[in-house]
Amino acid sequence: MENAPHTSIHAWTGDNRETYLEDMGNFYSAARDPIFYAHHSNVDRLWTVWNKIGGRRKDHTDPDFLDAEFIFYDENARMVRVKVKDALDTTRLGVSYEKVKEDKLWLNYEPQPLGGTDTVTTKETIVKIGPAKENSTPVKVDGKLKSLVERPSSIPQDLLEKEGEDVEEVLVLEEVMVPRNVVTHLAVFINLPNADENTPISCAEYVGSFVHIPHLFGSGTNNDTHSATVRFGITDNLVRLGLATSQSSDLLVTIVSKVSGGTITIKGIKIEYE
Ligand SMILES: [Cu+2]
Repeated sequence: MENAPHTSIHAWTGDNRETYLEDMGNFYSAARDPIFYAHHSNVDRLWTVWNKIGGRRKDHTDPDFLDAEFIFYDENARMVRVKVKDALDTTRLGVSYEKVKEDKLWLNYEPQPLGGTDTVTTKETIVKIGPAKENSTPVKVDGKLKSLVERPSSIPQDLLEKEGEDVEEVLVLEEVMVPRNVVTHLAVFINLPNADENTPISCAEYVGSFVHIPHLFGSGTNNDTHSATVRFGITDNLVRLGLATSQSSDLLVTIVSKVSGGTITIKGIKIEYE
């Protein structure tokens, strides 16, 4: 949701005649365009609808997320501090959503595997990137990066007891570094080594995208980079690809750079459960 559709809609509705894709395509100027409010309201709505499906769908529990703070003015022009966790329950915000019958289109959508003839031809083009360590050398994503990622042999017992069938397998891209001032779009696939920028993302192998729009800050220079840890829930993909129970095996991850204007690196790739 955060990366695609949220951020990619920002890039798409930004004006590409402007240096930094203003208004919508840049963090500092996005809210100058009235479409910002329609877009963000819909993102909030989609998240709420998705969350209500239940099961593995739930809000993040990471304190970095829950306790992140923002300062706003209230209706009496007083500064107030709001934490993300204060805004998760929409009824506390005084908001509820109408049922929209078109939501069935995405709620009932079952992506099909493209796979089949897609086999790995040369071992040389596959790099093995493990979990990031302090001294790991970041690996360049030069248009495309294929990597084998080890799946843990079992789900941690305490998590299994707490979550039961609702444990989500999560693909984590650690320390993705992108240029701060340009648009970047990385599309991520599993079990599809031949994926490229033209591969339809409506397939079961597509796990999600990392999208970055320019962020300009006071002292920022064109050489500044932005670092992010990107997490994709992949349980639905694994089920659709018939790989849900193949723990301990390696998973082939293909990262395709769809839009980029500079050097992109990744420090680690790993699989976790949550
Ligand atoms: Cu936004």
